Amino acid sequence: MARPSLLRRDGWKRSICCYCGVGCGVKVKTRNGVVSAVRGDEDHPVNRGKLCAKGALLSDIFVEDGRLLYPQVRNGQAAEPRRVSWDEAIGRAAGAIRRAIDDHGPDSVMLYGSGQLVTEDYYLFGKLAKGFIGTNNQDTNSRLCMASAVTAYNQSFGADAPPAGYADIEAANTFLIVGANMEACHPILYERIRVRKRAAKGRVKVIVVDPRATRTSEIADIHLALRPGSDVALLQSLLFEVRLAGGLDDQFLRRNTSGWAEVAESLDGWSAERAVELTGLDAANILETARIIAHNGPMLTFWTMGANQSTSGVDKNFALINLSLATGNIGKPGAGPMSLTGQPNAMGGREQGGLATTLPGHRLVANPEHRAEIERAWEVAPGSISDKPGVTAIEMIERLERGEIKVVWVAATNPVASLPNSDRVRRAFEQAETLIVQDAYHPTETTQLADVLLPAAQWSERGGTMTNSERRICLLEQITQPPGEALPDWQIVVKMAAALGYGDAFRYDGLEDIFYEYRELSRGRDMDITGISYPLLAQHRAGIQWPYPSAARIGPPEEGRRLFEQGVFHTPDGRARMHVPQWSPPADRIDDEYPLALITGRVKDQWHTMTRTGRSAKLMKSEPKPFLEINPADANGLGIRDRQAVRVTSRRGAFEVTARVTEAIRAGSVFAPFHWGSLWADHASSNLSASEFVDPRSKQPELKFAAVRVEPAPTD
Ligand SMILES: Nc1nc2c(c(=O)[nH]1)N[C@H]1C(S)=C(S)[C@@H](COP(=O)(O)OP(=O)(O)OC[C@H]3O[C@@H](n4cnc5c(=O)[nH]c(N)nc54)[C@H](O)[C@@H]3O)O[C@H]1N2
Ligand SMILES: Nc1nc2c(c(=O)[nH]1)N[C@H]1C(S)=C(S)[C@@H](COP(=O)(O)OP(=O)(O)OC[C@H]3O[C@@H](n4cnc5c(=O)[nH]c(N)nc54)[C@H](O)[C@@H]3O)O[C@H]1N2
Ligand code: SF4
Ligand SMILES: [Mo]
Repeated sequence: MARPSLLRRDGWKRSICCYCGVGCGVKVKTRNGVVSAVRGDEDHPVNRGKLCAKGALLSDIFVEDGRLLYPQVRNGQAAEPRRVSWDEAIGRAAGAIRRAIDDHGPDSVMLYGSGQLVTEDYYLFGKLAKGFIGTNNQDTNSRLCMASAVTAYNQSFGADAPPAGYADIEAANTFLIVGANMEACHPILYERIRVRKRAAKGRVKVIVVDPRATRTSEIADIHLALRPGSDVALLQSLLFEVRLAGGLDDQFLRRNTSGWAEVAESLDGWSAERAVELTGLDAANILETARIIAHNGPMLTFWTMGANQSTSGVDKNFALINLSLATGNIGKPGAGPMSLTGQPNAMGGREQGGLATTLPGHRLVANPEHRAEIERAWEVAPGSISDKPGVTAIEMIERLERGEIKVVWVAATNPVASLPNSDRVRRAFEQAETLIVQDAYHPTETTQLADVLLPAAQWSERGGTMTNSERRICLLEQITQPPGEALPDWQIVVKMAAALGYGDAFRYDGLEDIFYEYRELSRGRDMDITGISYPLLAQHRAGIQWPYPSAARIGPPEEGRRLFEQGVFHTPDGRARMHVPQWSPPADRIDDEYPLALITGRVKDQWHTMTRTGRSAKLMKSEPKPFLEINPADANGLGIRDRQAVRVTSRRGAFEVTARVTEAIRAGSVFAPFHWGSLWADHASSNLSASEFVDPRSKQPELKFAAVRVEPAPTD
């Protein structure tokens, strides 16, 4: 079938921004084979031509300097990496993996990937690890990001299925934004909320729950600046007060949910007054919020890391989902509990089993039938997929320390900068017998330690599909050539599989072939995409939301689809399962020595560990240096002045940045971005101090809470 051309009449090609999970459509112009300009795609329903600065400045990431251009290997930690052929690099990496499997078993190998891979890459990594190497030790940075939401969605809806679509923004009357700085991190969605609010004059209410005042909270009618970690207390009391205010949807609760009786009972005693004690909020604000939720019409709830990155991350998610279910805010216009994805393809990874606990087609490693189905599809012997849950991101560090993991293969993530307690992480990686790192840039804090460096193509240099926060699958086609000898990630996996002796199972004509293989694994599942094909995606550049089973291939894909419109869920009894959220405070202990709570997060113009955004002079301008927000009440007591250098110390480590004395942060808490790793500023990474306590169910680390002390930086 002839493929509609990527090329628009005006000479611009179309693609999707490779940063956040909003998934904006972009137009790309090239000059001499290099991306020279990027603009918003007016025809794309997500952003209608708008972009934030990161997207608009994507052409700045194509620098010569700093790209990883050739495969390299290193003999011993003291040696410099030297350029080798692809064959030699893959031979060295595959040899190390094979030796580890033979000498110590498959669980001595770990693959650590990323929500920045395309789904085709993700799928191949999983197939190689789980189906052929025989280990479930395949995890991703989504563990630091979405794991709590995945666990809660699965347990509540019977599937990892975010229910609403962006079009619900234009139909919502109430926005409950919890632990999400959308103005900085999902700018185009924030913009849509702002426009909706302005257009609906007084009818739309925005509630922001965040210990900090941000540009996001500027549009809030109520900003609930709670104590960090106290969301479950707030959400339980909100549900208590919503019930008192007559805001429950009794019919929906009776017909479409189970577990309400237990949840209702758990609300006993959760009056606003009790929440005041635990959250530090005003009772009047809690009551007013409850009144809005009860009576203001359809409510869309957005949440991200303030909820997920917590030792009670799953409980926070349960409480958020309960609030929507109890008020009937699901499956109808303008309503739904929506955990936003952070990375451009975190959702695709979730679909195709990118976590240590999941298998393709929203299947679970723990389910014997799911394992058998995937074994049949991959034509491997029964029992090939291990029934042992795989090692998750933070556990990987512990296993490296104990010498149980020998080889780690990292792709499209920079864990030495992005995992908490980075000195420990660095030491653990140094203990690996072989560290293989597949990245587009070098050096990064992680490639610096690699024994084998595999150069990857990035964004416009490769194709594939990605799924955004609203389940919208879009096709990216290759627009430019990769530099040097860099290859698309999937081709590197294929090379590795062949060198390990599994070549027959990894013979693909191209990306499209891989897509059709995993598409089949979605048949009959909640996220069935059997009706989607590459030609259809090429025709519908705006993307197609799942589910999209083959029977749906009549007429064009509908826009703005939402799930659960009939009130039927993917649980065995078809009802949404409500779970009682348990209140517990954050894990790291506040005491006299470590009296403040350190929150870590993001700024608008930087992306994670800065390998790309750090190269744009324009993006660097808005926040040139790392900083610490501290309330004047705390600063005064500590003798700290605005713009003074401060040292922040936790039980794990210390970092030094510039103080920003501001009322924007509540007293008792401080905030620092985590972008600046050791290559971008000396000892300035908040991950030197951040905590690696995890939620017991999701294994997601509590990156939003570390007990610290702050003092003027020593001048020596
Ligand atoms: N500019 C930019 N955008 C990005 C990214 C980026 O690096 N840069 N990364 C992308 C990715 S991968 C992700 S996951 C998302 C993250 O997007 P967000 O989660 O919105 O970003 P963060 O800054 O990590 O944290 C959000 C807010 O949570 C608040 N918070 C901290 N503790 C608590 C708490 O206990 N309760 C509540 N209610 N709030 C709390 C913080 O004060 C912070 O303002 O952003 C995506 N978009
Ligand atoms: N303290 C603290 N730490 C955090 C967080 C926090 O809020 N606080 N947030 C956490 C969250 S939510 C996330 S998602 C993580 C993100 O953390 P990371 O994933 O470590 O951060 P990135 O800088 O996005 O790393 C992506 C890497 O992939 C490379 N790359 C880009 N494109 C490609 C490609 O196509 N192929 C390959 N092979 N490589 C490519 C980039 O150069 C870069 O080195 O950070 C986590 N860490
Ligand atoms: S909002 Fe997200 S997807 Fe859109 S341009 Fe900005 S970073 Fe890219
Ligand atoms: Mo993330």
